[in-house]
Amino acid sequence: MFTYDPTNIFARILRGEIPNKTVLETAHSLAFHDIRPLAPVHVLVIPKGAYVSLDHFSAEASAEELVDFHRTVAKVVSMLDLGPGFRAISNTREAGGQEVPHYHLHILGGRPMGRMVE
Ligand code: IU
Repeated sequence: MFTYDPTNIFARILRGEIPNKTVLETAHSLAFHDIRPLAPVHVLVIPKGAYVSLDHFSAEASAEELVDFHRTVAKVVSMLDLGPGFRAISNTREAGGQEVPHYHLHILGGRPMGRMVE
């Protein structure tokens, strides 16, 4: 059901072909600063495994990968002082506005993020 394209930019970052501003790297996950930040803090957390989207990762990742990913999110929140609050978003496929076809969770904060309204 899910087809992964290993030429996508985040796969290239994971292979070390393209540099990134790493916040935290673990056995199964990488957190790095977004190159076009939409808030004072804008970090992307990605699994190292070949998952295209949140629903792919949620359906097929191992328990170890799932725990590692979410612990990485928690550590990033702590490291970057996002205690007052943050927004976590995963754009999914075309209608969801996803640009890079490797699962990533946007962590946005460092300012009041406002209500999500149309
Ligand atoms: P999206 O959810 O797939 O639309 O988000 C992709 C994000 O990846 C977007 O915020 C870009 O600024 C970000 N990004 C990046 O950090 N480094 C890159 O080399 C590329 C995109 I291309």
